[in-house]
Amino acid sequence: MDIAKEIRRRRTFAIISHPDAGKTTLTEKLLLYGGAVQLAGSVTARKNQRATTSDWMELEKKRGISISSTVLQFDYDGYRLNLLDTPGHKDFSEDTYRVLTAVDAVVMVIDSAKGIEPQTRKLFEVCRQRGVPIFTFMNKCDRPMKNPLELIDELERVLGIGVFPVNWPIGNGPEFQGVYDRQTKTMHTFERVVGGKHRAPVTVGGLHDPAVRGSLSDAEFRKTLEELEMLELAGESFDEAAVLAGKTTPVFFGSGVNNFGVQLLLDGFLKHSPAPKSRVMGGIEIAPENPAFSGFIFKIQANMDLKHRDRIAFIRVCSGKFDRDMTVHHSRSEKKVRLSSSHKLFGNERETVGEAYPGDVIGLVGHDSFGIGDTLTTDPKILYKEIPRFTPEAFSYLHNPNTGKFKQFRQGLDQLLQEGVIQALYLRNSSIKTPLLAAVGPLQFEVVQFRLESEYGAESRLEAAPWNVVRWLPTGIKEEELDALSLPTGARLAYDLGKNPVVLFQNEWSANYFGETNKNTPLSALPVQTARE
Ligand SMILES: Nc1nc2c(ncn2[C@@H]2O[C@H](COP(=O)(O)OP(=O)(O)OP(=O)(O)O)[C@@H](O)[C@H]2O)c(=O)[nH]1
Ligand SMILES: [Mg+2]
Repeated sequence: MDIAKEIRRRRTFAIISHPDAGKTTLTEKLLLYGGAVQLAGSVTARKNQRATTSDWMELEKKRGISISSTVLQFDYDGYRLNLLDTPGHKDFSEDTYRVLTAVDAVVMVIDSAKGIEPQTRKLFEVCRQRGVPIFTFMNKCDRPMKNPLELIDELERVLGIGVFPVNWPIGNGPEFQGVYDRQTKTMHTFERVVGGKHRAPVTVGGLHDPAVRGSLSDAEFRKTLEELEMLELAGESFDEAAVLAGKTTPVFFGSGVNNFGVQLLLDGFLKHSPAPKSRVMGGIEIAPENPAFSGFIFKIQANMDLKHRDRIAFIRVCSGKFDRDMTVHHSRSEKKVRLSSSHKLFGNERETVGEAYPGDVIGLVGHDSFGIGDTLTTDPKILYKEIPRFTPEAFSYLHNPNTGKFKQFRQGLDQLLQEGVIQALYLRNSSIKTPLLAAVGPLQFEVVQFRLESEYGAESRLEAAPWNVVRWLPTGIKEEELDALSLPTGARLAYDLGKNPVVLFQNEWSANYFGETNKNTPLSALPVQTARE
């Protein structure tokens, strides 16, 4: 098998945005158009119940939001796609940011009625820093949307990125009929289908073709012509290099829920998005064609399949070829491990896979020692350090109200901590055995409680802790030095899971005061990374 050929046909990308812009809906439609599902939402759909392939978790179905990222691998038009749907809510952004380290491009979804929302902006910044190419989908054009020229202008102004509209909406809101493809100079008029479960029938023709114009009013048609003329006058052409450098975003309009513009997005994305590239780690460039197999773990998830009740480590393959049963070096334990249970993933479904290539995300089962951020490789000189960490901002004790179920409670919590669903801290010199949870956002507490109950049968009770700020102390600090610190009222010393010392403060002011009174002990918002972290 020609590895270069396999790499060239891989497309590994994430769908990102502010909550509710329509990422999961679009994911589902990409699966429909990509031929990976027969009916959108059909895998688990019951009547009138919102259920998708991507949001498979109990709590996601219940709340109608994505809580955890999902991997969907499928083949389309000669390509092998690894698609990652991400949660938009900021409380789950740790998961989303980890996914961004594992992809080569993103599709940014924007609600056309709302424009650029705060979380989209933050995620965009991360993509820009990483130089990830960004494709934009202006979604929900079937609802009264902002003027498309304003939307384009907002992208340029607020995000500071070049914009190339690949297509343009025809009609707005209830009058939305389709899009004009500026590259092929054709109009694509769609018909709505009940529930958007099947592909939307489409008519393609010239701009002035009466059959294609459908029921568009003269005024609306004239407005569209004017807008298109303005775009032409602006004279921008599609700049492939700028797109690949993340400096220009190609923009596609449509409506995910109605399947409008999904095919054009999918084909346009595949045509212009990059295959896996080299990664630079510690000054060394690791090309995907490098004969050594390497990859890193960016996510761990247990109980995806209630029949198996095991945990899956998600690895992004970065170089070389993966073969089932191969033996690799595991960075955390510095031991050799044999990878005998490997799977390709499709939401919560899995299938044994014998080989994988750079760009692929595969699931490895049966390795309790694997943690987020670990490198697996046949060349121990390769070490990826991709995974970002976040500073917790919410703190709560988690009580076990049912002593008879202590085992389930502890086992469940340990698993969730290993998945990185939440962080935990241990108070120094304390006899309190109740775990102290530390979250980026409070919805994470809810996820922990829900999953403990539904996956481990363990009830739990939250109790607010009196701190709001955590800061890390220098890693090498000695016990005597900790004893000698003068802490502000209400502050406490604690350790994170990696046994790094931290200080918990009641508020920002108190943390600053500590800084003033302990000038020789610098605090940081995150643990200082050591070589092996
Ligand atoms: N009118 C309209 N509604 C849409 C469209 N696409 C998605 N929606 C609706 O928007 C809501 C949110 O959709 P999701 O796909 O769950 O959004 P999301 O971005 O995945 O949300 P999170 O993962 O929770 O951040 C749902 O009620 C969808 O039915 C669209 O094109 N038009
Ligand atoms: Mg979602």
